[in-house]
Amino acid sequence: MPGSNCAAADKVKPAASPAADKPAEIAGNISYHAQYSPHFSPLAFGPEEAFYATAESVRDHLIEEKDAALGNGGLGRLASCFLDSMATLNLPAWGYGLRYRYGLFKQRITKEGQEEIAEDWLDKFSPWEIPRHDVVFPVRFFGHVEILPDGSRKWVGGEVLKALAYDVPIPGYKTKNAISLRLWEAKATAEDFNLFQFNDGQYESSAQLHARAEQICAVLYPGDATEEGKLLRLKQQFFLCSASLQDMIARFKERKADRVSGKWSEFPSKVAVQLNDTHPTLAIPELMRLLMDEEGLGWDEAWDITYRTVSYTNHTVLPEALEKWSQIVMRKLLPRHMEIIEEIDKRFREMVISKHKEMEGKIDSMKVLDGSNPQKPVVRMANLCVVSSHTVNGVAELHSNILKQELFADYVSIWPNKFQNKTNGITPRRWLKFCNPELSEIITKWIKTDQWTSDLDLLTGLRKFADDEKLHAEWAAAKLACKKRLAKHVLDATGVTIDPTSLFDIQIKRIHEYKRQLLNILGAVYRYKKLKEMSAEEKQKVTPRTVMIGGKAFATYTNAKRIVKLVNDVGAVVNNDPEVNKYLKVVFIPNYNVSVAEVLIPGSELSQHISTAGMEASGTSNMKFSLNGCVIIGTLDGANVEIREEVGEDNFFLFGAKADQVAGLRKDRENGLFKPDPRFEEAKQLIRSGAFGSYNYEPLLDSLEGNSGFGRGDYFLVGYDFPGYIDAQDRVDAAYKDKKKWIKMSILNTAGSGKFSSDRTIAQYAKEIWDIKPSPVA
Ligand code: 26R
Repeated sequence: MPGSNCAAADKVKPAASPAADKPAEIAGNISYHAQYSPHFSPLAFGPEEAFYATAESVRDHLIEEKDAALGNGGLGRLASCFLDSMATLNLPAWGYGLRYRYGLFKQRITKEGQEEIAEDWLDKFSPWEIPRHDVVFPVRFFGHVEILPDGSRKWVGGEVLKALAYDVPIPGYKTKNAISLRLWEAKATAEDFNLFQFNDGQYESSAQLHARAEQICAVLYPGDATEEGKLLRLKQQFFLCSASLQDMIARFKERKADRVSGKWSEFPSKVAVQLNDTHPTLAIPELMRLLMDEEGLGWDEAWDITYRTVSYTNHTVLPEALEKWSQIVMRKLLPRHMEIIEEIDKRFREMVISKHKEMEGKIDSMKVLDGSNPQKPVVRMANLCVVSSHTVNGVAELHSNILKQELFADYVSIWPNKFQNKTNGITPRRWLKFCNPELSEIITKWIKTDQWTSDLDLLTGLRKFADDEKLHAEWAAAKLACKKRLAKHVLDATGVTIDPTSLFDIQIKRIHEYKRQLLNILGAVYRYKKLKEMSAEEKQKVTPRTVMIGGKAFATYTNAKRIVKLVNDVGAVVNNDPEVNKYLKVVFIPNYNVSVAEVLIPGSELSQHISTAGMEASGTSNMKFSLNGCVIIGTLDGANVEIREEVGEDNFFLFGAKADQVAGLRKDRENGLFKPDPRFEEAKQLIRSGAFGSYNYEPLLDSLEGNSGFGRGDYFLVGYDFPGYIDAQDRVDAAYKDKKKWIKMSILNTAGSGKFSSDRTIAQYAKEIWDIKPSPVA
């Protein structure tokens, strides 16, 4: 589960009373914190703090401090950028998540490849969280449903844990507003501790519920291969949803005085809940349950409130990532919620039949409950979200169109206005001002304002200087300084020395076959092979390049781990080959995380966003690179499409199949119509020859072949896109030789990045989905 899973925009103005959740008060107490706040610089300090926090001491602390690795990748990091923007735009908003004891694992690279180690980020305690012993809610699991004499239903029995809030303040930039990321910790009570058993020497059984509570917040995305693992994940999801909704309802009740009628029907005009992907889907039946069983509302009123409160963001179309939960497990863990989901499903089907007869044939794929396999009936979480939300959005134009035309196409004919796009964004405070002080200073000097930090469109002011030689000199010097910082990180982290005058080519993201790190490394292998075949004179003409790849592979994702191993093995050979290592280095950057990104992105010149078209919902690191004056080599996928539009076609190295060709190409492939490029065959052959060691890469390489036991017939079209990719890389080499041209491209990338500020994204959510207005602290 990511750092912040469901955001609640609280439409109630921050109360003026000394309510515990008053954003203004938090702002007064804590005006600095690093990991969650992007603008950790002395500039964010008020005068009263300045005497004990110098720029150096702040940076020293930052280096010491561990990332709060509460997220997995783009999803969680997006939530962090959103929190920064919501605070900065003075929006009365909250982020909710789980306080994982060990966040995402730490990656260590050994001879065997990736090793996962628990990340003890709370080891020396976190100074940025405030335990809220006054904010505690009960969360129940298991038990059964009782029918009361009045016919109403009540969930009773089972086991009850406590959710304890920890608040992490998120100060806005140049505003007095601060909001909270509220993280829940699961706890058992003293009453759950069996003193009798303990004194009898039965230590483990005396504290069973305490142990189960600890499991809930132990790790992010616990393995779900086993039934126990699946149950634990479902518990995590429900725990987050139940605690967060009880919190919102408590606040709504507290602020009765602010309301007009004091009625429940006002709830949707005061509270908006944004589901960050399907992980918090259980918020839907839980809100229904709280309204009906705890507050005494009828179905129709509870449904109306829930529907008008909840909206859903889809962050992936990958079929394996669309959550499906076993109805059997759900009924056992959450019997009342299963009843409610069944009722939602039934009413949805009835509505289609009565109002959209023409869609009757599509009900099977649209309905929430899928019983097509009677042994394994499931709840389709995305369907539940679509059916129960007033708005559904994708995260880039292309992705939102795919949702409307493919994944959710049938629902569009029922609810033509439900679907929207909200192209992702990144906070310019962390991803330029803080991480790249060199470039920030130049930008401010040339566009004669530092207001770009909160109005990123001002960067277009750089365009008119794109050919200015003085700017070019300053720009190049700043980039070189960042490259040297990056090179030092690489040396410290890997022992490999890289040349800061070579082209720095970076791909950092979670390792996944659709993101095609394999295409990248095959390209590097091909480059290596060509270098080996060149004469000394020919090599003189080569553009020296350092290829860096970083990212974590999910612990049970075998092919992703093989890719990590391959990159490391290729690096070990290439970097130690005196015939080529002046022209090519290949480095695997271990333990990629936010802090590492802050060093790598400013020092990048070329970055790779090369997913199979249609598969990357948006991507957000592409925006960070482009903002930092890095040129992208990429496919027409996710937000790449919009970045290319903004920065200009000439400043983007495009290659590859288009999203609408992919299905046809896969079909062709199945029909034996694919003819591999000889260069592709050469690269694979070199790996198979054992040039990079004796590890068995056959299963990985086989996934690129037609119809083998392991292979999926190159589902991700690495072979199809390989020649286009190599040609694009040749264009990169040529462009890099022309320093003037390259720096101009770099400037125009920064200049065209204004659209990708998360301030723009959040302003759109606030206006077009949440219907909330800024509420600045006086
Ligand atoms: C529960 C499990 C199966 C699971 C599903 C999906 C676990 C993790 C995910 C990750 C998805 C939701 C994700 O991270 N998507 C990413 O969201 C980013 C922010 O919108 C996008 O930029 C990125 O393209 C997308 O992959």
